[in-house]
Amino acid sequence: MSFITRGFSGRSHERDERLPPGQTLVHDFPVLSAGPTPEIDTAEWEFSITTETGGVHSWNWQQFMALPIDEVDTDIHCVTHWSKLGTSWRGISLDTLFENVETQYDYVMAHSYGGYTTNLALDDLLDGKAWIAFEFDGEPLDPEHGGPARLLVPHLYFWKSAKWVRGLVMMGEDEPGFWEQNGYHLHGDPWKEERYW
Ligand SMILES: Nc1nc2c(c(=O)[nH]1)N[C@H]1C(S)=C(S)[C@@H](COP(=O)(O)O)O[C@H]1N2
Ligand SMILES: [Mo]
Repeated sequence: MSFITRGFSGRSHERDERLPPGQTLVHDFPVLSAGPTPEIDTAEWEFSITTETGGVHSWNWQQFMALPIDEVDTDIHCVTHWSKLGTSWRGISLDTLFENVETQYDYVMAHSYGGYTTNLALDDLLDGKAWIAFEFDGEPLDPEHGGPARLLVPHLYFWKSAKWVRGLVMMGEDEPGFWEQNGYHLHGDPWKEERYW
């Protein structure tokens, strides 16, 4: 009896180390969208970063795909309590996109095609922590999961990973985005269970 108990607790302990508190593992890939899936042709797609001086850095699909591509293997955590371990993505690092961007501002509002917004601290986007992802599991990103391209900020709850992202606007102060105005936490660290406020 004690042998079996030890065996089980050992294995579940190993699994739990990658699972933040209050989260449950899933093996499928749930879709969570606040509205309909927008249809975005890569021929029309554009991504931009806008600074406090009104400076706009923008990339069309062709320019975007010519940037250095990262392979990202990471766990993702949704505030509705599911986590998915070891997901694999390809995308462009936010470090690359911010390379020539000059800003004194510390916060960012991410804007999506379709109108979704979410706020982030610039610190949570730089130093290898965030990407604009266009591939999941070796395939172009499904429209329902944010294709052609979405923000991927895996160290924060997944609502921060704006699907169909079209731009980032620098902000002097932290302001709530769509879910944050509806009670979700401004920051959203799954390890601190920053779910609601
Ligand atoms: N544009 C947009 N991005 C979004 C959402 C959304 O409704 N619209 N939902 C967020 C939420 S709450 C989650 S959990 C994840 C879900 O991503 P998935 O549908 O690929 O699992 O996307 C986030 N990004
Ligand atoms: Mo979510």
